[in-house]
Amino acid sequence: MAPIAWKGIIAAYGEFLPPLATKVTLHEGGTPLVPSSWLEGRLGRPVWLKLEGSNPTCSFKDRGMTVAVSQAAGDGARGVICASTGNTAASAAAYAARAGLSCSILLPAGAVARGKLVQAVAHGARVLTVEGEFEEILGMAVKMAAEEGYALVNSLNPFRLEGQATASYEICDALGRAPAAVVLPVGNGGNITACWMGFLRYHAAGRITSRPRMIGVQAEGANPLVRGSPVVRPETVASAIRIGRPASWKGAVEAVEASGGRFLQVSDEEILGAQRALAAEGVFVEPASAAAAAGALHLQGAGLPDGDIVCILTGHGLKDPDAVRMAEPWV
Ligand code: AN7
Repeated sequence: MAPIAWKGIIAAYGEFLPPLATKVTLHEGGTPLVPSSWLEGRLGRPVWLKLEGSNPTCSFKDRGMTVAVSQAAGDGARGVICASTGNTAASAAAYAARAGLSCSILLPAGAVARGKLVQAVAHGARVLTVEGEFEEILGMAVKMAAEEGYALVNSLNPFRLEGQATASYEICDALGRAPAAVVLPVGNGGNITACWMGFLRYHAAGRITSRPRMIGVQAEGANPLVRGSPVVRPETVASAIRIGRPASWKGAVEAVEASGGRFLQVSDEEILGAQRALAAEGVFVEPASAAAAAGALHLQGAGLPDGDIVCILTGHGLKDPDAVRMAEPWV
């Protein structure tokens, strides 16, 4: 038998990615797609969990980061910079370390999960905590990138989205078809934009014959895309999606509208309940990811076409031990 050699998304899906002279990889992607008996029981159809916490730094960000940092290294950038609610920081720090580039990270003060801060520091990133809303901090990162000759590796970077589109390719390859719906948490809207782009590409290439509805889930206290207007001082237990003014607003709306999907919102209580239900079937995810599963429950009787539902569980539960501690005070 030939050895199984998964060498990351650039090796697997290079034909769908921009050409890259330098490749910086930790063999990301190739993540499990596992059935959820909990959600299947509730929704009466197959529901799959795409475990993005199984990536090298424990979130989907690694798919985008391998492409963005490869491009930055090939361009001869001095280093990389990003603003982050946590996962982007850890991923940027790891891929920059892999590439031998410096990494600067701007984090919202007091709003980043411990696990992620630890990862960024372990990989040698320069971490600056800044007071302010995420969009202001992102604005600072954009400015510093231009002034210091750093590559910005937030999802405003189009190479990030190219890489993140590979989650869609993997889902279609694993199922042998497109699902009826894809449910994912939405903060800045980069990932829903990227995943929809991926389904469009696979459809255009003849790899799938239908396209899924894209269901974007937000937290009630951070629901700009559900309301249709920005939220001042967003608040939710799901720190990754505590975003009041999404950077990829347009792309997210386009994905939902063009696919016939919708945005929906879930309460913090629903999020923590879904986190516990997933953990009870062996899958531990961070609150933002649990929001997707909580959102999937809202699809009961929503008139979706027949077929599979896929929840993209974007990040690992170990990111934020404090979220569990809140729900289970004896931990
Ligand atoms: C686990 O790390 O924005 O809608 O700075 O970490 O593309 O913003 C993280 C976002 C969902 C939302 N789930 O994705 C960051 C950051 C998890 C996340 C999202 C994030 P977007």
